[in-house]
Amino acid sequence: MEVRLGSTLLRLMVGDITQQDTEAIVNAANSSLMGGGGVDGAIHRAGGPQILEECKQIVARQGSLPTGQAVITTGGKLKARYVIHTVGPIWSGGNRGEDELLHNAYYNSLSLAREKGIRSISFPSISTGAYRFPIERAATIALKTVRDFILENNFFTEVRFVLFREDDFKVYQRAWEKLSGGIEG
Ligand code: AR6
Repeated sequence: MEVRLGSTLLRLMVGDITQQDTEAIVNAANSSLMGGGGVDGAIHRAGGPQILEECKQIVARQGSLPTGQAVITTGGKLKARYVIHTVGPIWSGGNRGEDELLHNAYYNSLSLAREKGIRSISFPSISTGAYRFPIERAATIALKTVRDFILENNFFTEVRFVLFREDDFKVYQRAWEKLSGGIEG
């Protein structure tokens, strides 16, 4: 599914984020930045040891990464030149600031990309795996944050959501239809 928002193409697709050819891909990391399972493990496996080396240097410099913040490394062996690592919130019922923290993870990843002159970026569904954020709610926050940023900045050529499973793609597609009043998509 594709929609044009100003000069930006917003794309929702099923796929593997490690295979994307956007300038940057986003990693749903944890605060240690030392790798893990899920999309984090897949990115470190596909990109090779250089990504972890750079993560270690970042942690040595600035400590662990707070939830909602973002940092950047090169992409190692990936097609993408850069990996933006962000930390989504762990779901704990919805009253612990999870919505705002998830918004921050997307917003700060986009801000960092923009600051670095990166014009195309792929996101996974942050926090909806091991961190158990309910996916319908997460999809609405993710898409709203990205749409607003795209329209306010008019900077990106393409922003891609790469959903790992068909069911997750359908949830994002429905969330987009609701958000845009059923007009687009
Ligand atoms: N491409 C795209 N999406 C993927 C891929 C892939 N190759 N692999 C998994 N997903 P998760 P979280 C989807 O658990 O919930 C890690 O251990 C997956 O189906 O990766 O933010 C970190 O180190 C799901 O929809 O991230 C942290 O400790 C989505 O990516 C913790 O998990 C996110 O699932 C972060 O948890």
